[in-house]
Amino acid sequence: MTRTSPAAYGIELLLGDITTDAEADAIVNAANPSLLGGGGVDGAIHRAAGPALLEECRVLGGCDTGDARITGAGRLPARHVIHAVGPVWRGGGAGEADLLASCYRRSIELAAGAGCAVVALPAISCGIYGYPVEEAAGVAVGAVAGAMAEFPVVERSRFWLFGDATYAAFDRALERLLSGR
Ligand code: AR6
Repeated sequence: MTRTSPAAYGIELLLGDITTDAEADAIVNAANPSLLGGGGVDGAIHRAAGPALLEECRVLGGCDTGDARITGAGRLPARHVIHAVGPVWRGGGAGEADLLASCYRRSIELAAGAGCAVVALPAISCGIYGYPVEEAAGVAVGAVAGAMAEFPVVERSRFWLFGDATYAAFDRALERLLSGR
């Protein structure tokens, strides 16, 4: 099922599987520093894209936490996959918020550099990496809104959220951003 909230700051919220996005020019992946695949959304993106994606990732030589790399998108309808490496949650005192914001900002920067107007993003770090969703949602929408102001080539950012609780947390975060709280 897909539900879409009204766009705000060019940010849309959708409920469902990011690999079904048929509008995005680039799909952001929640990767790990090896860039060699994994579970969660990373596994789903590599399955949908096919083996060509892993071949492209192999030559990149990994990526630091807080950063991102761009490749083609294999069989996915998008033109690019952007592999963003979010932080593992360690309790909040290990720079997690800055690293999470940084990987979103770098993703939008890379998308803009590749001429992508529409970008699909997952809730990076909110699964296997254990980042509390309520806090991650505020960081995510704030970082993406800020990066879109900085890199206006990106006109729409679509967060694909897996499950009602994650969707609701992002909805509240977007509401807070809009009301300036
Ligand atoms: N579409 C949209 N969201 C999804 C999908 C999907 N198909 N599948 C899962 N999610 P996670 P992380 C949600 O664990 O926490 C991998 O092994 C999920 O419910 O995919 O950044 C990597 O290789 C959660 O809300 O990413 C790394 O080792 C969000 O996507 C590690 O996991 C992110 O969950 C990265 O962990």
